[in-house]
Amino acid sequence: MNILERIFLSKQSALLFYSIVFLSSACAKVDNTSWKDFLFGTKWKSSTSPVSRDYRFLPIFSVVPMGPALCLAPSGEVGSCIPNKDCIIRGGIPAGPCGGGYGICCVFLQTCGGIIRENSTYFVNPNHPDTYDGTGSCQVTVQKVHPDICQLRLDLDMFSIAPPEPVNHLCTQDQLLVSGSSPVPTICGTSSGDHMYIDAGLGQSNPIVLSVITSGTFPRIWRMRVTQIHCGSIGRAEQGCLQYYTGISGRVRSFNFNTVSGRQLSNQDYSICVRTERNFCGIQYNACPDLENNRSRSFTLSGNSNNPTGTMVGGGTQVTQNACIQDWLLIGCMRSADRIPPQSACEDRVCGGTFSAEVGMVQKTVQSSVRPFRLYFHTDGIEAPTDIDNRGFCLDYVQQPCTNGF
Ligand SMILES: *[C@@H]1O[C@H](CO)[C@@H](O)[C@H](O)[C@H]1NC(C)=O
Ligand SMILES: *[C@@H]1O[C@H](CO)[C@@H](O)[C@H](O)[C@H]1NC(C)=O
Ligand SMILES: *[C@@H]1O[C@H](CO)[C@@H](O)[C@H](O)[C@H]1NC(C)=O
Ligand SMILES: [Ca+2]
Repeated sequence: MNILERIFLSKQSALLFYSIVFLSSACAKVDNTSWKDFLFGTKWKSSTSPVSRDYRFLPIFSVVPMGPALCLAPSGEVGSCIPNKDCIIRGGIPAGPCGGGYGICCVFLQTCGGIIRENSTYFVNPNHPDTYDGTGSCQVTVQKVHPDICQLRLDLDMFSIAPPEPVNHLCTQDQLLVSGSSPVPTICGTSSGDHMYIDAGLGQSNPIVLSVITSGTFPRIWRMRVTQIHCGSIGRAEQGCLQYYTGISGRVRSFNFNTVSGRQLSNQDYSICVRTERNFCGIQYNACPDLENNRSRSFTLSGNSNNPTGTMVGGGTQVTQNACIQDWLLIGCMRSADRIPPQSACEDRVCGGTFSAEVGMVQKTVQSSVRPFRLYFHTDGIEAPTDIDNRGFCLDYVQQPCTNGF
C-alpha cells in the first residue's frame, strides 16, 4: 500500500464519520467546515471570495426534459440538484441550495485511489484546489453508471502538470494516462479547457483507469470532469474521435498549446472531428491570432520556430525540404481559399511553421470539403536537432454553407 492509498483510506473512514455527523444534522446549510475542507484542508473555500459565502447559486436546468437538473457550485464545479439526503448517501459534497431551495447542489469528487460511480464526477489532485507537489501515481477507476455507457468525456477544467522535456518534447516527468480503453495519447504540460472522448467499450467491459503520474517538484493542479455518455446519446462523439466539436465555428488546438511557452507534444496520433452541421458542405481553417509574438506561432509543427519557417506540405517516403514525414496535421484535400479559380491540386498533410495549403511564407485560409470534417494529428518521438521550440497548432474553423460553391 503506498502513501497515497494510505492517506486515501484514512480520509475515507474520516469521511464516513463525517457523513454520519452530517446526516444527523437536520440543517442542509453549508457552514465553514465542509466535506472538502475535511478532505483537503481549509483552503477549499476561499474566504476572500464573496460568492462562496453568500451562496449565490446559478441553477442551470438541463435542456434534456427527463435529464437531471444541473447546478453550479461556488467553486465552479457542475453538480446535480438533488435532495440533500441523497447527496450524502451517494458520497457527494453538498455545495449549497438549488432548485429554489428544494434541493442541494451535489458535487461528486474523487482523488487518488477513488472509484467513480456517479456521472459527472471530478477527478482532482490531492490537496485541491491547492497545488500538489508529490511523486507517485494518482489514479481513479471509472465504473460505468449503466451498462449502456459507450463513451466518457473528459473535460480538463484545470490541467497543469509538469511540461515535456525541452529537447524531444517527451512527457518524461509527468503524464496523464488513460488505460482500459482504445489508445489515448499520453499528455503532459498545461491543457486547461481541452477535452478528450474515451471509448468505454460495450457492456460491463474493463473499467477505465485515469492516472496522473508525477515525479519531481512541480506545483501541479488538475480538476477533470468525467461525464458518462449513453450509447444512443446525441452527445456521443463519432467513432474514433479523440476530440469532437459541434457548431458552425470553433477552435481546435493541440495539447499543451501556448504561443509563448507551449511545447508540441511528441508521440501523438489522434483525430479531431467536427460535426457537419445541417446545410454545411465545407470547412475553412485559419491559424488563431497570436498576440504574443512578432511572427505567429499558432502553427509551428516542424522546423526551427525561432526563425521564420514556411509551410511544408505532402507526405512521401523521405525527408525532403518540403515534405511532412515526422510531424504533421492532415486535413483531407485542402486548398488555399484565396485562389480564384481554386487550385486543381490539393494537399493532405501540412507541417512547417506557417499555416497554408501551399508551400510559402504566407499564412492563408485553408478550405476543405471532404466530409466528415476531420483533422489527424501525428508527431513522432524526435524533435532535436531539426525541430526547435515548436508549439503545435491552434486553428479557428468555420463551416461553409452548401451554396457557397461546394
Ligand atoms: C467562518 O469563516 C469566517 C472567515 O474565515 C470566520 O470569520 C468565521 O468565524 C467562521 N465561522 C465559524 C463558525 O467558524
Ligand atoms: C451525465 O450527465 C450529462 C450532463 O452533465 C448528461 O448529458 C448525460 O446524459 C449523463 N449521462 C448519464 C448516463 O446519465
Ligand atoms: C519583432 O522582431 C524584431 C526583430 O527581432 C524586433 O526588433 C522587434 O522589437 C519585435 N517586435 C515585437 C513587438 O516584439
Ligand atoms: Ca517530432
